[in-house]
Amino acid sequence: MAARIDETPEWRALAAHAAAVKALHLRDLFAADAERGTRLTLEVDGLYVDYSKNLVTDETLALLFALAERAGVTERRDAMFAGEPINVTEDRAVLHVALRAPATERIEVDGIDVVPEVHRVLAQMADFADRVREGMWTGHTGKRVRNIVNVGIGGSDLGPAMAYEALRHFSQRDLTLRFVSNVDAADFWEAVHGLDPAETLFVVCSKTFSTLETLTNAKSARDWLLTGLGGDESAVAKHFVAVSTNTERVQEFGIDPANMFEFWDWVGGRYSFESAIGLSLMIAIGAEQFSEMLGGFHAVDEHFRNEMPERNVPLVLGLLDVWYSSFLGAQSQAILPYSHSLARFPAYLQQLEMESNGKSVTLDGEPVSWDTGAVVWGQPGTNGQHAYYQLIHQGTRLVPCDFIGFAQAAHAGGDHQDLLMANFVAQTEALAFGKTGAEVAAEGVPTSQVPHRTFAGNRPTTSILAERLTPRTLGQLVALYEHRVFTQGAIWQINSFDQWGVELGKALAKRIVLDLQSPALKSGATPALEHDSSTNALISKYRELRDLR
Ligand code: G6Q
Repeated sequence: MAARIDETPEWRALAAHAAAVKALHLRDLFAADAERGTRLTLEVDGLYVDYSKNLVTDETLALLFALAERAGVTERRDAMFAGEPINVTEDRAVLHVALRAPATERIEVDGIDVVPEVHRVLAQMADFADRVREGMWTGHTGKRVRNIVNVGIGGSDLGPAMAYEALRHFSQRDLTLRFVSNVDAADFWEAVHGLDPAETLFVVCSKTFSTLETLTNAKSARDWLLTGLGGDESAVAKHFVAVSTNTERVQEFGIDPANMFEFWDWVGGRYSFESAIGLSLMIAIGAEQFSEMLGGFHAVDEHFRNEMPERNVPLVLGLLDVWYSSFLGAQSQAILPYSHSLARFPAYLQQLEMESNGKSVTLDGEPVSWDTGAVVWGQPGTNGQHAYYQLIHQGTRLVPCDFIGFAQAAHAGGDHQDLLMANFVAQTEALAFGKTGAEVAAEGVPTSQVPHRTFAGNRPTTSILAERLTPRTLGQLVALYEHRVFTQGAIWQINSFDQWGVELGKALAKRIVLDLQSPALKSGATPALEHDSSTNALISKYRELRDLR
């Protein structure tokens, strides 16, 4: 059993050092080191990362690297790349990096090279995507398919939905793409609103093919299709494809396995969108641009795998996350993309980070006594500036923020991009340096208002800047966060690759559905409900209101 991380000298040194750092101010750190803003920067494959406006000194960084060494982050990283079953509670390898490995690479799981399989499925996806894009995939009535509805939830939805929004500019515009995830019928009915069933293809994405929400939506999709096309069951073959690891269940649902795209149990749901789970994205942007995206992922994978710790971007940023969560008491982290196309990126990262590192026992099953994953939240700037940035600037909480921006807009013209990016830069400057009471008073502000208009500053930000948001850049960004999450988990000695926390609610919901649908309940009788008093009352109230209809 490894030593508990908080009992190591490296951890203790950081805990002691944190008190000293709390007394420092970014104003002084920048004043003392004219080079800080260029020195504390890193680059990976064209992504420029400025971490100088974080609450760290050179000593903090040295202590964090020592902690990484003590925790064996690089050994654990190597074990991941080697296909070892590092997801111990599910006894699985963790090989999303194989999904973007070039065909020339060899990555083994249980002695079998998985790279040829990955490329076989990519080729199958490309062939299918081409046929849809070129109008060669026709529906039951012979009409060209031009609407694609992705049905999936969690890891089978958030990635492709986020990436489609991000790369819409690169998509084929005569195709309509929509995403359905929620079991709330409103999601499904809005997604198919205005679509012609004869021109609509459903891509049902589910690793297990047993997820309640997805199967319920897929069933409604089949009913909608068959109603629209006169009830001929054979229409399903032309209008449904599946992405899954479970051939049997796909077949049971009525989808021809010939129309199934496979992936593997060594790909975690939230790490899967560059597998066949990205099929609808590939239909939108085409196989070539999808492959460019994989190239971006791979470049960052290689960087994470080979770069020395001090220059290793995901490692450095992961260590900063640990610093804020475990030593400086930050409860949350804001993701602030200055790109409207990345509107769904914070939601995507919410799953990536919170499902991965929202854990409270170590790999050995012992309770942790340190804080782990932060609450991740955010929305695109500049909208957030007119809403919740107030709290970040003047509230009582420490909220480390990631600012993500691009030098060139997809849509050139007007002043939009310069105005957008002026705000990006101004916010990071204001957060770091603030405005002192003396500066406010010197502007002639009445004394009583000075405290209200003073900005303490010293609020940490990391700036990530790229030339342009392209498929490649998106791949880089996602891989950067994936490995950052990996780094956090390795330090915290937790399993970042399971998600048992989602199970209990699912199991209870199954039981409560029976309560809601039992004939005794439907007839208005009061059956014995066997939950706690609050749950019983909620069920009864729901039933009473529902049956008013
Ligand atoms: C991700 C999780 C989870 C999963 C969904 C959908 O890591 O495992 O979000 O992706 O529950 O599961 P299926 O793909 O099996 O439907």
